[in-house]
Amino acid sequence: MKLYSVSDGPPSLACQQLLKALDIKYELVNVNFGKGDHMTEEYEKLNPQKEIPTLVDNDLIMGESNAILQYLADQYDISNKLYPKAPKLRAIVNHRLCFNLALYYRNISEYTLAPIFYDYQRSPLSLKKTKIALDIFNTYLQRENSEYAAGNSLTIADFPLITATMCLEAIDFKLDAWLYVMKWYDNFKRKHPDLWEIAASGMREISYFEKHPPVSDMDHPIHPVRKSS
Ligand SMILES: N[C@@H](CCC(=O)N[C@@H](CS)C(=O)NCC(=O)O)C(=O)O
Repeated sequence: MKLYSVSDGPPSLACQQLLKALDIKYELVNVNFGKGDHMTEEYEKLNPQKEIPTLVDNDLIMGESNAILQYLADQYDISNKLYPKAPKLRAIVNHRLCFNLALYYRNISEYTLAPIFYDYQRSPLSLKKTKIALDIFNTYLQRENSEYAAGNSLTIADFPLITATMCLEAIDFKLDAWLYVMKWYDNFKRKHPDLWEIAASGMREISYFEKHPPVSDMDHPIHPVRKSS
């Protein structure tokens, strides 16, 4: 099995956390995002979206980290705990994955990562959207009063929500106003230090780039690029 992954990419790191939790041996292929490794024709054949991560497991080749998490858990988690089979429990996990993809990580990455890696500014609107994302996640955690993102045991929903939240810590954004998010985040770090370390290593890179924004001479098909001069 191969995972094409970017070392500071939250969706990639979430997949790495699950692979570690499942104790799966795999080849980690580091995609150099800055150099545009994901823009090559070769990579496009693996992932027409030109996004990272991409999983290759024999004849299965696919991107989209949520689908990767769901597949890996279905295929390799013999305990069935990380992605429960019971419809209601599974529905909550699916809900949290969709919430992260469509709103939480989307808003957080627009505020945190986009202005680091591309030529965007942090704006009052992107800050407002980040706070809305945190308010909603805080409400879910408070309403369920659960230790994890989807109930009282660790599931695949925790990984992308943790790696999204890590982006806020990377830019020193304080979570004090969102008590349930803070409690959940700290609890994950304490209970799963080896899984947290995967996110932490990405966080250290993002923190570095926050202080030393990368420049590039390559144009991007969609995003404005910060040029070297
Ligand atoms: N929905 C995708 C998003 C993956 C994603 O956005 N990856 C970023 C790296 S963290 C990427 O590949 N961006 C391509 C680019 O900005 O050129 C997933 O969850 O796998």
